[in-house]
Amino acid sequence: MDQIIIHVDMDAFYASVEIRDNPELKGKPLIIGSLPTERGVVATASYEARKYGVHSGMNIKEAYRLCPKGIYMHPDMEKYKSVSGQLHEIWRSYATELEAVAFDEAYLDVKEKAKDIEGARRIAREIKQRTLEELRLTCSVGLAYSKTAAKTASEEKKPDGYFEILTPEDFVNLVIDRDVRALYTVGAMTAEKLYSYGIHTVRDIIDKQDIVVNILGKQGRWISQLARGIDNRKVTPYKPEEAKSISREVTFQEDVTNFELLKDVLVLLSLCVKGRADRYGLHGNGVTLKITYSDMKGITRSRLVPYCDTAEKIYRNAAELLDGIERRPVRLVGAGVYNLSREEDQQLSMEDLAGGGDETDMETLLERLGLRYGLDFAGNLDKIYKADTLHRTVEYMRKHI
Ligand code: DCP
Ligand code: MG
Repeated sequence: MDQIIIHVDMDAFYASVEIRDNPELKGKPLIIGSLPTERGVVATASYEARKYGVHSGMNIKEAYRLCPKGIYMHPDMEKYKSVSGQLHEIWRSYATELEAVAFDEAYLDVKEKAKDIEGARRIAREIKQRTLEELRLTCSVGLAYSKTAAKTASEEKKPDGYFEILTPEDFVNLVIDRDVRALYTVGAMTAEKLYSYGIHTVRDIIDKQDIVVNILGKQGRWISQLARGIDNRKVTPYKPEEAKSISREVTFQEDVTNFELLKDVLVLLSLCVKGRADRYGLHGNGVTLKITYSDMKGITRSRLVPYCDTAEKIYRNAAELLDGIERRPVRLVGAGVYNLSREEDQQLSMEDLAGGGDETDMETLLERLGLRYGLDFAGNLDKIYKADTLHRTVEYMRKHI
């Protein structure tokens, strides 16, 4: 085998961590995400809750209708992040390359350390065992010749699963009669397109490759290859500077018509975005504003802003973009930076050398904000960066403007 790849995916990750830390939750339908009284979605659900049809991404009201007896909890991102760090330590010890795709999911290139399939099986067993013994969590592991096959394998026996797909033939035999979405790169929209041409299964993709390529172009060629089990992609470590953007957004519990409030929220979002960019030593070269109106229509506006390296620049540009959009009730507002580059690329400006630069304007802005809402923003910034505090703060602002 050219490659030996392991894909690890934690089972019902957020929910499993909460159950581990509070045994009273064990065996109960647990839904992590928004509370039924709020607006929002399900982040994940325990396998007991999944029996009721509850799943990630589902509207929380719908989840409550299906599972009114469920236990509903907000996510504790700090906690999951720290567990994720512990998982990475285990994974890293078996991989020459580690590609994290999410907090709870990664591809491991184990060829060198495993030497052969037997060695890889041993690694897979050890990962499962150590995750259970050291972290008291279960995961599902797939061992395969390619990334797609490894991901498919880890899904195959979830939860607490293990499965191997060692050849392209095995992969094709496994998925050939499944829906086109069995190939992970086929998303909902692509699937709909394929269905409309009578292409429903992986077999249809193979049989009607010409049509697939015709309607989807380059992506169609890629999907046709995957359908034959061909995927030579390497395990490549995630590099934050290759990420396309950094953004933060909040959904309001009730629609907002006051655009001054939206602007004030943009101040906080800009600080959060800047904070995250700092963690990776990155800055953007463009700013985006995202709005979802009450009728769910979403828009994004963006503009190039070279060296967008302060919260103030993010805020000013996002606020100007906001001035340019249609004024109707808003459900969600987000701000972000894109075209990321590394700090080193940039020469220090005179302002930087003098200390602070235009961040002092941000202080003035925060002070004014503090007076308007009776909150000490400047003294609590580190807390506001956390998703749940940001959300609570914004809700407080909405009610007290
Ligand atoms: N997540 C989220 N919103 C989504 C999907 C996932 O917030 N739409 C979060 C919650 C999950 C975590 O990411 O716990 C990992 O996502 P997975 O898709 O791997 O789902 P789980 O680990 O929860 O369950 P599974 O056992 O199916 O992997
Ligand atoms: Mg998972």
